[in-house]
Amino acid sequence: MHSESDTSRKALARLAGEPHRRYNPLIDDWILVSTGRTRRPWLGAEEPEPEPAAVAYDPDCYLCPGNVRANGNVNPDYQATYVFTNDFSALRPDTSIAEFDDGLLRAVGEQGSCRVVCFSPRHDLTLGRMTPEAVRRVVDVWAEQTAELGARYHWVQVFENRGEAMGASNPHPHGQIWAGTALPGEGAREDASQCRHLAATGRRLLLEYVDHESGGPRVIVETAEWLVVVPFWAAWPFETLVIPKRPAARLDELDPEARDDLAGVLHRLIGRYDGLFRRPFPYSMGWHQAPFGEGSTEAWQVHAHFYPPLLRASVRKFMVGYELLAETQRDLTAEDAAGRLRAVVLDAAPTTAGVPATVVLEGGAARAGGPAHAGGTARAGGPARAGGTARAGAPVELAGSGDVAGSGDVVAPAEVAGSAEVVGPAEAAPRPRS
Ligand code: H2U
Ligand code: ZN
Repeated sequence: MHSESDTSRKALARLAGEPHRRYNPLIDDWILVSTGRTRRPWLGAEEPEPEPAAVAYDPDCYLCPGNVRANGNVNPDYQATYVFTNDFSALRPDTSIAEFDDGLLRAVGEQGSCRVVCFSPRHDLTLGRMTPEAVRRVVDVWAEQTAELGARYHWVQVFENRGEAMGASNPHPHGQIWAGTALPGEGAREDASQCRHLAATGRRLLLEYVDHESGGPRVIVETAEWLVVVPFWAAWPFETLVIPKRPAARLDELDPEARDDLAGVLHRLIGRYDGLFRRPFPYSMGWHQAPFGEGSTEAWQVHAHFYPPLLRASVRKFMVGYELLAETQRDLTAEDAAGRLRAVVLDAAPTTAGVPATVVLEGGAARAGGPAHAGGTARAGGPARAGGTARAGAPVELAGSGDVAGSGDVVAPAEVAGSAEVVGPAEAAPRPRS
């Protein structure tokens, strides 16, 4: 359960109004939080509004079933998911492993494998708009690929780049998997931190973090199996961390119950993202899991990071200047970002077509708890509910104030969350658990 005492809550609220640094225990690093800067005038780059893919099948798409890819290979007429070796792989299994060492200058060959995962044959869907069953299939594919590539490689990186803003080359729903022989920097940092924490406390760092955050002000989605939270140390404005509540070091260790539940959790998280600015939310997401090879995996808890670049609907956060040269800096607090994401109320039903199945907006953190205003194309089923109670097995859509930070000094709600217009039922219906 959320374990911040009144005293520490007050201490954080005091800090949150002023520039302060927060520690990231997962990579043993610090970030700078300085609220108030979002008011500064913006004459810089604006992100174009993304065009949602409108057709279920695009004859020019290199990922659609039956189509010819850039290298002449033909995709099968796949019905659910489809995995193929990346035609332009950054890592290949048969490259040289020669080493070069000349004092400060060192290089070493790196073998690996890169795959592309088509989430669905439908060109116009997204992970957030596929049915839970279809997303569950994607989770199974991630787990199967992890086990298969892990038999040969040390690090298996599952990820998705979504949206042009994050460099995705095609709107067809797809992700990638890169597996390599080396432990990459981010993996090495997380490995060291989690091992250190286990040695010092006897606990998995991220399970302890789950206990700390559960039911608290940074939670976005919480179920019996999963916790989604804007981490205390988030670098990107609306970054989230997705953590299973029971021990699992890798994706292939997730049992059927956790996998089923994950499908619903991802649906709700991505629905909130898409509802925040009422447009498909660009992001890079990826799973971190225990390295393969020798050594215990006891310290590790598998988890996904969502790194979305947007600060406002058409303004992205640039990691430049101080961020590049000194350390990461963010403008709104993690608590504020969490409040804004929670204030997006989801439509009940997963959709497989049309525009995202959001959105009821309560007008951002400042107004969370107030009734939603009906209007728009469909009537709300009732006022949006604030402050759901946790029931085992039912999704916990925690609304209510994310205003632990007590900061009224961030982006104006209307600017962040759009207008408070109801276009769907007010809250996701509890999903029966299988
Ligand atoms: P991104 O949208 O995240 O870039 O992923 C698409 C990948 O698909 C990209 O890595 C590969 C690119 O190399 N690709 C193929 O393997 N075959 C093709 O015909 C085009 C793109
Ligand atoms: Zn396609």
